[in-house]
Formats: sequence, C-alpha cells, structure tokens
Amino acid sequence: NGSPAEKNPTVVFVLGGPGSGKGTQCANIVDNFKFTHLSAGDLLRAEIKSGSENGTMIQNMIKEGKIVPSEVTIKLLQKAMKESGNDKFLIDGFPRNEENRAAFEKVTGIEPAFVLYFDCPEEEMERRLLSRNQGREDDNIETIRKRFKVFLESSLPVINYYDAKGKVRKINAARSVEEVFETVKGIFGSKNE
Ligand code: B4P
Repeated sequence: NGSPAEKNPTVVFVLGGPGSGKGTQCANIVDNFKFTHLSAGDLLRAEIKSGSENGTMIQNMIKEGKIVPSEVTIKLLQKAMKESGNDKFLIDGFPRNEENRAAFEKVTGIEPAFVLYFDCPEEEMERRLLSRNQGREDDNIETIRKRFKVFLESSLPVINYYDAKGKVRKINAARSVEEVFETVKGIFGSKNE
C-alpha cells in the first residue's frame, strides 16, 4: 500500500505571473485546508543553500529568470511530497512550461485535480515585486522583466492546455489579499474540504 503520498495524491497546481500572489494565497490555503504547500522556488532556493552539486547551476538560472531543467525540479518535488506524509498538495510555481508539465505527468503519473490561476496585470506584479525587497536575487527590475517574458511565452501555454481540459479556476488577483482569498476559499470549500 505504501505511504499516503503514493496512493493517488491530490495535486493542485498554483500558477500565475511572478508576484501575482501565489505564495501569499498558498499560506492562507494551508491555514484553512489540509494541504501541504510546495513552492518550486523555495525548494530550488533551499537546494542552492544546501551547497549541492546543482546549486550553482540553479542559482545562475534563477538570476537569469530562466527555467531550471525539469528533472531537477521534479526530483525536489517528489522528495518533498514523500517526506510530507500528506496526500494533498499545492504545487506553487510549477509547471512553468509544457516540458515541465509533460515530464511531471510522465514521471509521477499524477494529473492535477485543478489549476488555480492568479491573473494579475503586469504593472501590479512589478509594483509588488519591487516593494517585496527581501534581497531576493530575482527581484530586480532586469530579472523581473525576463521573468514576465518567460511567463508569457512558456507558462501561459500550460494554463491554456489545462483550460482546454476545463481544469483552470481563474482568479482576479489584482485585489486585496483578503478579497482574493474569499474567492479562493469558495473554490476549495466547494471541492476539497
Ligand atoms: P514565482 O513563482 O514567480 O513566485 P513569486 O515571484 O515568489 O511570486 P508569488 O506569486 O508567489 O507572489 P507572492 O505571494 O510572493 O517565483 C518564484 C521564483 O522561484 C522564480 O522567480 C524563480 O526565482 C524561482 N523558480 C521557481 N521555479 C523555477 C524553475 N522551474 N526554474 C527557475 N526558477 C524557478 O507576492 C509577491 C509580493 O506581493 C509579496 O510582497 C506579497 O506580500 C505581495 N502581495 C501578495 N498578494 C498581494 C495582494 N493581493 N495585494 C498586494 N500585495 C500583495
């Protein structure tokens, strides 16, 4: 039978442009529903800090706003899923491109229950990221612009793929944290509690 995470886990992908509020809303979801939050960005940053052999490569890609190879991110996600002991996951900031998506489905055999898409205008995301100012290497204007470009070119096609399957729950993210969470709660409350 294996651990709970091996028995058909429920996965919700949380997507949206950089600064759309994915991390913020995931923290709220975890406080209210029984999900484990896995942030691709946080896992990659932890990997850099650990001084692993991939660390420098990951650091350079993040600095350039580029997408880290699928096998690296998927391994980190699988490890975190196993270690959590849970069977309900919010996967935040992944898949970032079609190749990520196809590789995740192939390697894990998991299809997401649905996809939360935080839709936010670029000017608002830029404002939020510039005022976040936590010394993150990718929160400078040059890298932010590259991340926007990668989002439009590579990540939006993933959202369109799931939209065609009726799996996308699109949320207007250009509102206050509380207002956005009211909408999010409606989605989780009706399907997953
Ligand atoms: P993203 O996934 O793009 O996420 P983020 O920039 O942290 O923004 P998020 O949407 O989570 O917004 P947050 O709640 O923090 O970036 C993750 C990073 O990870 C990437 O840039 C990259 O470095 C790396 N990464 C991940 N996967 C990768 C891969 N495969 N390859 C390479 N790199 C990868 O909110 C942002 C700010 O806005 C916060 O200050 C927050 O307080 C504020 N805010 C949130 N909601 C708000 C609201 N409603 N109103 C006003 N402010 C709000």
